[in-house]
Amino acid sequence: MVDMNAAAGAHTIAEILSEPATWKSCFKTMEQSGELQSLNEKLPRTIEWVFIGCGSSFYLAQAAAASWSILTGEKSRALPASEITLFPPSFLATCQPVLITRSGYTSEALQAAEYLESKLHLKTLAITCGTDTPIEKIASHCIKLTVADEKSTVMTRSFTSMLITLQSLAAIRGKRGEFLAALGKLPDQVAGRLNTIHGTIKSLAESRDFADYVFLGQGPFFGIAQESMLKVKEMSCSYAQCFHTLEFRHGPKSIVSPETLITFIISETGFAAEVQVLEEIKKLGGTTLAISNVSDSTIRGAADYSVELSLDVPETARTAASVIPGQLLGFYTGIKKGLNPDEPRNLSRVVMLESK
Ligand code: F1P
Repeated sequence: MVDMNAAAGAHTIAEILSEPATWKSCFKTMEQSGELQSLNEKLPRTIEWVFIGCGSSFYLAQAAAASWSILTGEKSRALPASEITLFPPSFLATCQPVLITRSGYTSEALQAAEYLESKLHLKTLAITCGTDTPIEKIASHCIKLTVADEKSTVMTRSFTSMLITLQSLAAIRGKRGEFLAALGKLPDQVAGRLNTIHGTIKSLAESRDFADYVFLGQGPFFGIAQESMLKVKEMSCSYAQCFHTLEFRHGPKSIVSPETLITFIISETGFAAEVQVLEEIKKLGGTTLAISNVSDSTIRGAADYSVELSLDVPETARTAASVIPGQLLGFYTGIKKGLNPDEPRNLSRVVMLESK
């Protein structure tokens, strides 16, 4: 429930700024319980993993599926929960489904879990931030991150906490001890960078107005670009779009103008190709924001605004941190428009469809 006396967006900004501390608590709980290790032993091998969710949880599924393949070498993909019951793909019969739902109450997620468990006799894994929720009763296995739950309607720390937990499970599964250790360093490193990132995005949002927002990313950063797009839409009621970075060249770039803010979430793997698109879009007259781990002279020459994460961890371990600028951009743009990011227009914290 949103506190009517709280300042507009008070919950959301507190939840964004508490992300590093929340990740730390999640790691500590998981380490003490050994839950991820024992879960890994129970889960089948040589199977395709399907990550399922709605809204932010679907975009998280996209980032988790891409991370999963990188870290385990296993096949993986993401689907919106509604596809499971409306157009069930044949590969579902032999997959390991992972249901992602902050609330544990979303109708399509529950229907998908029910279908996968009862009709296809699959042992689903759920991940949620809720306590005693319906998804726990349906799924065969359930990871609960109650410390990451939120009061705000929009998902911020729940998104990143569920993502790093799924990445931890993938690292355990892929025997990537070095990756797990690097993830453990993430909270302190991000905490050390948060003030600077916060200041850059706050002053950008306060000093400029845009007619349109575009978010671009590739690989695990595509899900992050999608989620950044959703944050700006939800919290600031702005027009926002998302594309794979190189796809932006194939038609969408026709919308480029100084009134369009084009945010590039630049990977290390695709660095050269993605930076080329940044240069091209700058030449076409777009306003550009580059989010990269480190900047170089090309980025500095082509980006009007730049956020350097400066994290000493592998690329995939930077995925969660890469969404923070988008979360802050949505928040401060919403505040500037006089909106309350805790309670976006037309939205509720949980989407429960009426049953016919
Ligand atoms: C997630 C979701 C959010 C959205 C809204 C309603 O549901 O659809 O993406 O912002 O707040 O809920 P879930 O993760 O709880 O299933």
